[in-house]
Amino acid sequence: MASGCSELEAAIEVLVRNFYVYAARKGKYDKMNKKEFRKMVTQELQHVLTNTQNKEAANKLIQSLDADEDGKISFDEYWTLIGEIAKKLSTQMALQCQE
Ligand SMILES: [Ca+2]
Repeated sequence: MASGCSELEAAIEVLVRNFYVYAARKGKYDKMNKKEFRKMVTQELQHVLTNTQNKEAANKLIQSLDADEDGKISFDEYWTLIGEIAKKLSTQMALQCQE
């Protein structure tokens, strides 16, 4: 992306690029298989998600996100997770603002 982009634009680019970094490791570049997804949550989301090291917990998370039930995580399904994490963060921020 062109330099000089805003903080928000850069943040969105990070979110999008993160998906493709992991999805492109093996097989289809536009979907994360279970192994790629587990690696992504372990390496990138260990502070906002609990149990990221736990294979069963990660598989449960995949199941809950896998809307089309193909056993893989598409960009849209990944975005659902990002949205859920963002919502949690928003709730925390709202509480902090009330204090
Ligand atoms: Ca899917």
